[in-house]
Amino acid sequence: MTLTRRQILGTGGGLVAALSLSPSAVWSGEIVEIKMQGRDDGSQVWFDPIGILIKPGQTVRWINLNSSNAHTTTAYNPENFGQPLRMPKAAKSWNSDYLLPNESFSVRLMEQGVYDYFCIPHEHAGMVGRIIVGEPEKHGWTEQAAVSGDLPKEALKAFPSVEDIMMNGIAWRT
Ligand SMILES: [Cu+2]
Repeated sequence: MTLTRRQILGTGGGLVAALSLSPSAVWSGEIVEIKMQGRDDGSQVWFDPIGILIKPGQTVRWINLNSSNAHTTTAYNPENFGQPLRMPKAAKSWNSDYLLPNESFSVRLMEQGVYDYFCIPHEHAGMVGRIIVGEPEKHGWTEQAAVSGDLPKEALKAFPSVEDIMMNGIAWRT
């Protein structure tokens, strides 16, 4: 089938119309993807991005793109092996369990605040991540997470600061 110029322009016009919906309508429907990554030899593993700012009600989807390793996304919550609480008290805990390569797991986050999570087999290697929902500074959230609980040193070191995530909307592993 050959598209006429008019049809092509028409398609483009449709895209523009879709994008000109109010930003909040587009944003709230969006799924934010976090990749589980690693070197083939297993020497390094990480969440990509390691920090992200989202709106309440958005869905985060983790996907394991590390072909040689299984990973988990597991909330810092007493429900998960008695880990310290590093997420809003009212929010639901999560644990994906082991995701094989190309498997994914999604969570919809409603409560505003700072959420820290880790990968069960790689917490000690610093495979952790931080999600901020909403505007935590308006709710008294600062670096509270950094002092809560007894985490492996590598994990504590890996968290991007709340400030960085708030400022840039995203943080990459350093
Ligand atoms: Cu892992």
